[in-house]
Amino acid sequence: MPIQTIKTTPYADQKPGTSGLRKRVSVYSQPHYVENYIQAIFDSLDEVGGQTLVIGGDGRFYNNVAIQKAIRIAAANGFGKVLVGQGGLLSTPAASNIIRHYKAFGGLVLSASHNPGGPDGDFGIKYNVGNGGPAPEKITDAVFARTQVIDSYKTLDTPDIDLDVLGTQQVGGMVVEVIDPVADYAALMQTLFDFEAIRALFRSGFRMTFDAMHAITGPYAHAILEDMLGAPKGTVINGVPSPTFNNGHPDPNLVYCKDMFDLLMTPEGPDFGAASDGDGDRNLIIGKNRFVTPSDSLALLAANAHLAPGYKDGIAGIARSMPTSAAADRVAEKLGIEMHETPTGWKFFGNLLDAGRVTICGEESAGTGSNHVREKDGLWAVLLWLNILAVRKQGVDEIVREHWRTYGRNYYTRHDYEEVDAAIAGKLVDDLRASLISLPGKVFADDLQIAYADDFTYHDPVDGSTSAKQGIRIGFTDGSRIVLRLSGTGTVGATLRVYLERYEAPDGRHDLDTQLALEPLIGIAETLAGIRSRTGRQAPSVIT
Ligand code: VG1
Ligand code: CO
Repeated sequence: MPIQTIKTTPYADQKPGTSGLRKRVSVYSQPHYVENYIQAIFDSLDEVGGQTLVIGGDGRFYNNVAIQKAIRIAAANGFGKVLVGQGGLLSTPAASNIIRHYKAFGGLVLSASHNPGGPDGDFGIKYNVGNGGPAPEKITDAVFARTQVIDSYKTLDTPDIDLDVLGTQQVGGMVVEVIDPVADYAALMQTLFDFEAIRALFRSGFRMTFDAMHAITGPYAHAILEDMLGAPKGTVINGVPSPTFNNGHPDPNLVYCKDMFDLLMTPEGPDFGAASDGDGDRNLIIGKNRFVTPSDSLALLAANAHLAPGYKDGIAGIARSMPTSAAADRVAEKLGIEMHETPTGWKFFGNLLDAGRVTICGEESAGTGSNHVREKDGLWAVLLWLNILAVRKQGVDEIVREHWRTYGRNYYTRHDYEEVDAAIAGKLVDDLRASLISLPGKVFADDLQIAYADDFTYHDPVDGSTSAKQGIRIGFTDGSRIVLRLSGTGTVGATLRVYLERYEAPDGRHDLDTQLALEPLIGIAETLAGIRSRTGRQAPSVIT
């Protein structure tokens, strides 16, 4: 089988963002666009000859087209074997597990996560390294540099692989094995959680609803929650992956899961509601009459993890992304364990997890996970919650309130301004950055005094690398905080994210409306950054 070397020219826009290269399908469908990017990835890695590569995606439109191309390019570049999920499917955490479990060289995870899919939607490609986690900046920077000068890629002229049949096929000199996307992941979950206790919880009449949002977690949730844990059929809704996510927006937040939220606020509703995103790495947790913010969920899971068999000896440390609330910091302090603040994006947790310095990680954007894989993991968070509920025999609301009475409450919200003109958003951030030096000491209404103001620079304590300009932090003397940064996952214009946080002590007021509790800070953010006047927006596009 002769290897073909195809001439190509660079695309200027192949710069990976927070989590891989995300673009409109119309961008990805341009001639050689996928090929250039995948070849640039392979060119940026050490010798791949004879190595194993994992490939899988969230099943969105264009998944199979990209996978067929990726397989041919992998074969032409000398990979020995490709492991691909049946139907081209692998959730992001399952892909991470497969890479680790089979000691693969790395993997291609095809997804644009919570962004809509379909011919007019988004697509994405991300490379994960041998530890199962997203490639570190050193590699993503090299990939981008390579895309800017690429002049050819290697491929084979072979028929499409049948992705629906389990077992091995041959592409040139490379073996392609189509594997069950769920089995290894489900087996891993069984090692971490007390399935018998969770089964007993469902037997006792406990009811939950899990919304797979027509995305990748459907097959995983059906198998684990209904088949293995005995939750009644119908517990999992929207459980069949659709290439367009049924024309929905697979983002598990209170905007797109409003129906579930409303259901959980009624007496007849279930005891517990959860959802996951397009690629299965995010989670939404709602108890009866209680939405749990992702930042609180991180703190609660860390404080209770020892109740699950996989973490019975305790956790080594916690890491959270910089914009995530400091609720978890209070847990780490009490447990006397390490606490780390990292830039946004799961790739920054990899070194800390590999070094055994942290066990649990989380982000305010509904991502939580542990050292079992190197990605955030939506179903893992749901199962840990179920394990905790089964052992503590209390409801979510009771557990959350008890937590606040012990540690205090970090009121928290994020205001997103989507599809803002990129030049205006860039200038807004630049101007704010330039003013930071003058801010400490300033006093605003409600006695809010600025203690520090900086642009977050991360120093990785494991490999010594530095990542600058990771978001603006404005901290107040009472522990309140305003964080402002531009999204690295959007595909149109710029998304401005404003994160707001205020701490209330254990004996303080825990029942305020979140937006009201944060109103003074919202006002200060406006005064300092001029978001409304500069963008012309009167209100955020999304509030989480
Ligand atoms: C967003 C979130 C970040 C998350 C990233 C990928 O990034 O804020 O916390 O890690 O998405 O998640 P940004 O740069 O847009 O703020 V996923 O589920 O889209 O892979
Ligand atoms: Co995701």
